Amino acid sequence: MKLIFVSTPVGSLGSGVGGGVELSLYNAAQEMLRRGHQLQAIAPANSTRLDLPIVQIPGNYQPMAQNQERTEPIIMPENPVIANMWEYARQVQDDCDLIVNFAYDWLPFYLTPFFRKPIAHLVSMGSLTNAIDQIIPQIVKQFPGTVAFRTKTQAQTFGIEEECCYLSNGIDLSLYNFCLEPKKQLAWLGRIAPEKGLEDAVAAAQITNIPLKIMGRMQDNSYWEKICSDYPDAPIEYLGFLSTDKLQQVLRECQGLLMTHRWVEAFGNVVIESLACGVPVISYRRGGPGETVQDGVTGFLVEPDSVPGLVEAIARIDEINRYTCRQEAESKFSVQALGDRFEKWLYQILKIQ
Ligand code: HBI
Repeated sequence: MKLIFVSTPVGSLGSGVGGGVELSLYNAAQEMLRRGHQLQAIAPANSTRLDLPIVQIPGNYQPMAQNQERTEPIIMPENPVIANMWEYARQVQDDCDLIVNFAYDWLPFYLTPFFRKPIAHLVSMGSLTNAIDQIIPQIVKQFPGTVAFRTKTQAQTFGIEEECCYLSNGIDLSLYNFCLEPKKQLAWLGRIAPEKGLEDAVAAAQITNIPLKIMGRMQDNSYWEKICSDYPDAPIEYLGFLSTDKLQQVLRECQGLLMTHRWVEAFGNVVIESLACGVPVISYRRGGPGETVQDGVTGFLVEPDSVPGLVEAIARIDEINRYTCRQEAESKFSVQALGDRFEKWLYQILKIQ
C-alpha cells in the first residue's frame, strides 16, 4: 500500500507534547515500512523523528483537547498547522492509496467526505468535548470500518455501539530489558497533569514508604507544586521526560508501576512499556488499562480513585510472576503484533484480502 500518515497538531514529532500518539505513529510507520509498504508522514515543523520520511509543515499548534471545556467550540489559531497539514494531504492524495489520521481533532473528521481517497482515523483518547463527540460517531456511521480505537471501553465513551476495530497498541520490545530482581521502588509514568492523578500515587508512596520514581513531561507546574506541598515527606523523585532507553533503565528495576489516571485513558502506553520490562501494573479499573491489565496475572486492577486500594495491591505485588508480564507483552503488544492488526484494518478499508 502507498500510505500517508498525518500526525497530531499539538506539537512536533519527537517533542513529547503529543504523548503516546507520537510513539504510536512512529511504531506503526516503522512496521509498515518494514513490511514493504510505501509511507510518508506529514507532521508539524521542527519534528526530530528524522528516521521517518516526514514532510514538515509550518503553522501554529492546536490547543490540547484535554485542556478544553466539554462545551468549548472548535478553536482554530491563525495559520493553523492542522489545516496546513491537511491542505498538503489534499494536494498529494492522488499519490497514495489511503491516508491515516492520528489527530484527535474535529477538522480531519470533517474533511473526510471531501477527499477522493479513504481516510482511516485512529482515535487516541476517550470522549472529551461535545463537538468531537458529535463528529466521530457520524464518520463511524458514514464510513464503516474507517475509525479505529485503542479499546472498546474508549469507543463506548463516544456512545458508539457498532463493532469497530480495536487496535490496542504495540511497542518495540527490543528497547525494553527484562529484570527479574527489582529494587524496593515503584514507578509512575505520564504527563504531569491533573487528568493523570499523580497525587494518589504520591499518597500511596507516603503510606507505604516505598520510593516512587516519577517520569514524564512536566505539563502543569502548579499541579506539581501543589502535590509537593501536600505531601512534603513522601519518598518521591521526579526524573523528568526521559528517552525510552533511560526510562526503561529505571522502570525495569521497579517492583510495580502505578496507574492512577482520573480520565478514561484510551489505552495507556505505559502499561505495555511496564509489562515489556516484566514489571507488574497496579491500575485503577478505568479505561484502557482496565482491559489491558489481567487482574492477578500481570498486575492488579483497583477500585478507581481508591488510595487504600493502591496500598493493598502494592502489598501483594510479589504475587505476580514477572516472566508472565514480559510474555504478555511479546504475544500481544509487540510492534509486529500491532502491525498485524494495523495492516489488517487498512486492508479491510481498501477491501484487499
Ligand atoms: N489534543 N487537540 C488535540 N489533538 C491531538 O491530536 C491530541 C491532543 N491532546 C493529546 C494528544 N493528542 C496525544 O497526547 C494523544 O497521545 C493522547
